[in-house]
Amino acid sequence: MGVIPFSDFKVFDVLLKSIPNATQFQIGNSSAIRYAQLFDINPTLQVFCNRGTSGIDGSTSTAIGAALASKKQTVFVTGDLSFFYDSNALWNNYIPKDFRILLINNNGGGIFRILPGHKNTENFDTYFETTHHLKAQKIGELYGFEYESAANEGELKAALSEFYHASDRPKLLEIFTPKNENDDVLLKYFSYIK
Ligand SMILES: Cc1ncc(C[n+]2csc(CCOP(=O)(O)OP(=O)(O)O)c2C)c(N)n1
Repeated sequence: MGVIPFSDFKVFDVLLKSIPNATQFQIGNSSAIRYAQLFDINPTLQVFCNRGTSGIDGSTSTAIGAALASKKQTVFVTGDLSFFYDSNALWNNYIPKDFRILLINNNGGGIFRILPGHKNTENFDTYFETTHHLKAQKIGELYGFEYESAANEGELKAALSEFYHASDRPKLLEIFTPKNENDDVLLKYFSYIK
């Protein structure tokens, strides 16, 4: 298949290898959990995702509640719409300092580029993908998170090198991925394994 370019797919490969042993790992909907299941996951992790009705609301709240109830470090991976939808979860006095958010910002609902349908029409962008250019930095800072971002593999690996270490504040790492390439990489992967 050759070298896999920086994309949601590549990011999951890197992230899943980075999470420390025995962590509580919370995963949001929708492409987050779908990507996660394409990889071997460290068997010492305790993995949770709410796939009941696949809601993108409340994933951050759930992860923070679970982090508070657990003695383990909690790492939460989420898409951007899900994160912005539930940003009020961060207005909370009980977030553990070792709580970590991995936010994959592909500028909208990346899942809709993967599912069959018409792409790159005004209707698609506005009503399905809900394209936006929001960044999470100010929300993170507002609620006292340490914030870092990455937009390529080198930056991502550098940011992850100390990301899980003990800190005075919880941390948010926002990873920007190219929305127009993500689905192409995934579809190539699917045809490669056929
Ligand atoms: C409460 C709720 N509203 C709408 C949906 C429909 N929906 C499923 S996935 C999705 C987009 C998710 O986008 P994002 O969180 O950025 O994750 P990505 O797919 O890009 O990983 C939406 C709107 C839903 N599942 N739950």
